[in-house]
Amino acid sequence: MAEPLTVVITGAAGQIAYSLLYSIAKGDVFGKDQPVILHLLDITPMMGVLEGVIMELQDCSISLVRNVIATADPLVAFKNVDAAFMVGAMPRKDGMERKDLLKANVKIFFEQGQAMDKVAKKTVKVLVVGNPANTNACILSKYAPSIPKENFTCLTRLDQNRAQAQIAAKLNVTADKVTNVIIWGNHSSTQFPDVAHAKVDLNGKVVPVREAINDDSYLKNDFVASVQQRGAAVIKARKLSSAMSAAKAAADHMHDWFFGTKGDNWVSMGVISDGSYGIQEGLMYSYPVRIADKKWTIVQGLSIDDFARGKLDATAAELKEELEAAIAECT
Ligand code: NAX
Repeated sequence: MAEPLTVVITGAAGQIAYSLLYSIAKGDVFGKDQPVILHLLDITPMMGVLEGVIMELQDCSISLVRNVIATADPLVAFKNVDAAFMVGAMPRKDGMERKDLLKANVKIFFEQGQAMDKVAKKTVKVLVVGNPANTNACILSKYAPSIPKENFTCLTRLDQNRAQAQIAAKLNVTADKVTNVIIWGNHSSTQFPDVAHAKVDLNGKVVPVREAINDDSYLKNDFVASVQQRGAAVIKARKLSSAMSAAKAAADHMHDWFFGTKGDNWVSMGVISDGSYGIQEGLMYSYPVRIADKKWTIVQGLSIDDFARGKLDATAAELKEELEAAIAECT
């Protein structure tokens, strides 16, 4: 069996981590033959709760988990980690916009970036889930300058999964039949779920989603709005933000980063912009990426019509504003 991977989960006593830990422990993320050492970070007042989570993890009786370290100290949590799920942050409450969260959460990533810089492996693969995820990932990377910028990403896979599921429901197929939906930009209500290049397998025949649905007005309006507002709809119904689906998406994201994408298919990830598609360099922007040998590459050359151009630019403008506000908070 392989040497264990060391994996940190922050916000480990919270609701997303509760589902995510089980996925990681049973091999959904790093493979069924890959042992893991889990570092669980939360704040001091949550150490008692974390103890209970660890008891349950133990009671799952899963042999891939070789050791579990619970701590409130980022220097212990990030020590020699190979992969980091950065979930720990305050979640959005009913009626709260993501901008309200920025002030509270960005400082966490400012401090944790500095700790990561000191003690994590330089090859660590980092996925930021805590909101505002894109901007938090930028701040984390900025304060961990010894780790390559390409190693920092943020979660927009939940939005991709939501979009895929909605298209699949509309066409009465299972979600795995829908591929190459794109989430552009920010994990917020300005994100652009784009099906212009998406495909669907209808009984063995692969056709463009636009052709199969044949209703551009739906795809430009109701579909986009329902994906953008899905997080808020879950909060309204559950009185808590998405957790099971967020954990599944985080697991999908890290799994694909380790194992790669298949054939011509791509997935959406928030990654550092290199200026592709006219987006300002340095923003953490969700793009379609292909992954091979544990490295992501932004898919190039996709046509962008005027409608899409407006959407891509609007979400970039929000990210620019968020990043400026975040940097001001950290100085
Ligand atoms: P919970 O409140 O259940 O858990 C958060 C945990 O983080 C708590 O245990 C808390 O004590 C801990 N925490 C707070 N400050 C910390 C620090 N400095 N170091 C370590 N841990 C700390 O929230 P949960 O529902 O698990 O959501 C976590 C984050 O994910 C929120 O910011 C939420 O907004 C975000 N989400 C992001 C999504 C995405 O697609 N990018 C979707 C789901 C979710 O909304």
